[in-house]
Formats: sequence, C-alpha cells, structure tokens
Amino acid sequence: MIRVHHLNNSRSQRVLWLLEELGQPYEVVRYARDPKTMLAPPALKALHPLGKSPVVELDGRMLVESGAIIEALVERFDPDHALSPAPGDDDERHLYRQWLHYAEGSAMPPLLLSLVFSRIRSAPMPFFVRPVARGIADKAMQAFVGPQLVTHLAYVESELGARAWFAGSRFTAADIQMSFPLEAAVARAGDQAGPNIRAFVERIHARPAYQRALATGGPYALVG
Ligand SMILES: N[C@@H](CCC(=O)N[C@@H](CS)C(=O)NCC(=O)O)C(=O)O
Repeated sequence: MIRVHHLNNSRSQRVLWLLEELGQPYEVVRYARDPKTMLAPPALKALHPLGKSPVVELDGRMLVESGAIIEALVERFDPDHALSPAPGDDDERHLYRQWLHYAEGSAMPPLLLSLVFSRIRSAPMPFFVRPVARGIADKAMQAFVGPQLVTHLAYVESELGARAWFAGSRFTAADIQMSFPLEAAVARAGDQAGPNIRAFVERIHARPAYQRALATGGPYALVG
C-alpha cells in the first residue's frame, strides 16, 4: 500500500495527482499547517527529520523530495510508459529529466524568495524598523530575485511555446512536477507569467485526475 502524508496546500498535492493519473490505490494521512506560521505540524517531523511534505511510504521506506518520489512511483507503477518517455526516445528522456529537476532546483528558489520578501514587507514590526526592513526586502527583490524571476519565467514561456508539454508532444510526470512552480507563478507573479504558462495551468486544471486529486487533498492555495 502507498501511504501519502499530505499537508494541506502543499507540494504533496502533486503526488496525489500522479497517483490518480496512474490509477494506483493509496491511503492519505492528513496534516494541517499552523494557521499563523503556515509551517507543518510537529507530527510531520516525528515521521521524518525534515518535517516537510510530501512524505510517501512505499515498501516500508519513507520517501521524501517530490522529484525523487515522482521518479520512484513512475518507475514502479508505470511499466508501459504512459506518463514517462519510453526507452530509446532520447530527446524526450532528456527533457523529462531536466524538468523533473528544474522545478525544485531552479524554478522554486526565486518564487520562494519572492514570497519571503513580500511577507517581510507586511510582517508586524515596530514602526521605526519597518522602513529598514522594507528597504532591504525591496533592494533584494530589485537586485536579485526580480531579475531571476523574469529570466526563469521567460525561459519556461518560450519552452512551452516550442512543444505542447514539457517533455514533448505527450503529457508526462514532468508536467506534474512543473505544476507547482507554474501555479505559484500565475498566482503570485501576475502578468510576468506569460500566455503559454497560463494556458498550461488551465490545461492541467482541466484533467479529470487533477480534479480527483483536488477532491481528495482538500482546498489548495499556494503558500510555499
Ligand atoms: N524540495 C522539497 C520541498 C519540500 C517543502 O518545502 N514542502 C513544504 C510544503 S509545499 C513544507 O512542508 N512546508 C512546511 C514547513 O516547512 O514547515 C520537495 O519538493 O519535496
């Protein structure tokens, strides 16, 4: 049995979606974020030292890190390559691997930094500290995070203009892995997320398996 330790509003939504696409039965154990800090509850830390979501139990092992979890589940439950490139298709396999890693390795850091700096700007603090904190947050956004976001979103936008899905002409698990940063970009980066990115997000939201996963996972708003 596959057991998904699911934190509300989190990356574990991708795992539920993948399992729905695969038609694989699974059990869900639910965890709720602290409404003030938005952090995961201590129960998740009792399960794994990182205390992050997703955690998936498979064959007596505790799997962490979305990309690795997706690879493990696809390897085990997708023998016919319905959601992954077939051996021999080197172009698709290269793209598939790249986007599986890119989502967390490159796309998420600037999105997360932008969320952190916007929280710093609006955090409660003594009035005399506020201009300093806002100045630092604005400077970091202008000098580093903002330009990084522009570069990454432009790259993804142009790649989605070159092919229908991230690994080629077919929907694959790489699209599931890329969903989280692109949903975050559409939600937070406003017009910086271009039309191809928006169309991609609309297309994934229309998939029946995505909607089943949403019904299982509960309300889903992106909070980091
Ligand atoms: N790179 C990791 C990131 C894991 C992660 O940061 N998960 C977030 C949920 S989206 C989390 O557990 N946040 C709550 C916390 O840090 O307490 C992955 O893709 O699995």
